[in-house]
Amino acid sequence: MTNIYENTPISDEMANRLRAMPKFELHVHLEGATDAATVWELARRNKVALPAKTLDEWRSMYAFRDFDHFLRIYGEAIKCMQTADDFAFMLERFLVEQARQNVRYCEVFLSASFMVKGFPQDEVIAALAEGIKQGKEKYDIQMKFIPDIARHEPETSQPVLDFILKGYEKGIFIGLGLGGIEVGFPPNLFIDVYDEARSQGLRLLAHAGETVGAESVWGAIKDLNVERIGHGVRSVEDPKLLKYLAETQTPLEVCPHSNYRLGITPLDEPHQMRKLVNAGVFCTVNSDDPPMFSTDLTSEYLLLAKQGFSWDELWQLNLNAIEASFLSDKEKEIYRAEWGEFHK
Ligand code: MCF
Ligand code: ZN
Repeated sequence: MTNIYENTPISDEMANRLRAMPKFELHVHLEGATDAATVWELARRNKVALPAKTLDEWRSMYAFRDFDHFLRIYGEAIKCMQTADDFAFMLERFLVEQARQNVRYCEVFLSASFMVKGFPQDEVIAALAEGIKQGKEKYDIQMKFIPDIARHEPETSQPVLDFILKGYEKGIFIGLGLGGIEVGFPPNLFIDVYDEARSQGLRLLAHAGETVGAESVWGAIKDLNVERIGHGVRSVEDPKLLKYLAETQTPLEVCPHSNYRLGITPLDEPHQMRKLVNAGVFCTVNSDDPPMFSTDLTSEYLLLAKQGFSWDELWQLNLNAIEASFLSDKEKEIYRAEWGEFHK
């Protein structure tokens, strides 16, 4: 794999602090956080044929070059995720990894457009509830789920919302997201489902400003009234949007390695995070689909450090995630105190 732009050597002390610091993660997809070996095992259990003869070959397919290739592999992987047991198995492995990153709280996307036909919704919701419980009891990690609509499957909008409402009543799901193919599927296609979700009390998010420029971010804000933007890095192309984001302090869920692997950020350039932060935009750091992008949450912070972000800036980004989370003020206060203990 070609190297990603880095220009600042970092000390071992800095690297160790970034590893050890307690973290929040606001943008990570459960399916995309499932590694090649786990998907291979699920394929075996469910007798699904993957487009690879060996696990090594399947692993090598996780080397992403562009968005189309990513969608193809992600699509193959989710075909293997079928039963409540599959989700329980994925969650156990997910929690082990989140614990390794010192993640204390995470908001996790589910690709719900693929959970609406012939899918054991009630059983999977029960498995997710059990995962939340295990997270608290075994790993001391709090976890909330946000199912999303794949924008290139707009006809799944209402079924996804119906699914979310089932889990919302039980306190398992907290909001609605929008992901998938941005080109050709603008936010205004989803106005009705977002209006309905808002009236039901769901938190609202959308991926935008990734494969489409600023107009997609404007659409997510003006048409869908989202509270946070997934990625949003192409906002740097529009100075008016940068100013608006800074004034409103609308949080962006920035995922640097994902952007490099999908060709959103050129490999020989610094990540857009620098321009966003300098413009006063409220950013957070996230890993998106870590094994698929050969990353983990610590590596996201390390990359920014290697692009010249100081400890103080990185610590601020880490604190930002507490503010931008969907926790109550009271809960945020508890985590702020914990962060304060670490940063004495
Ligand atoms: O953030 C990355 C890239 N941009 C858009 N969508 C996704 C990403 N990782 C996972 N997704 C999901 C999205 O949430 O892909 C699904 C949606 O549910 C669509 S089909 C691959
Ligand atoms: Zn994402």
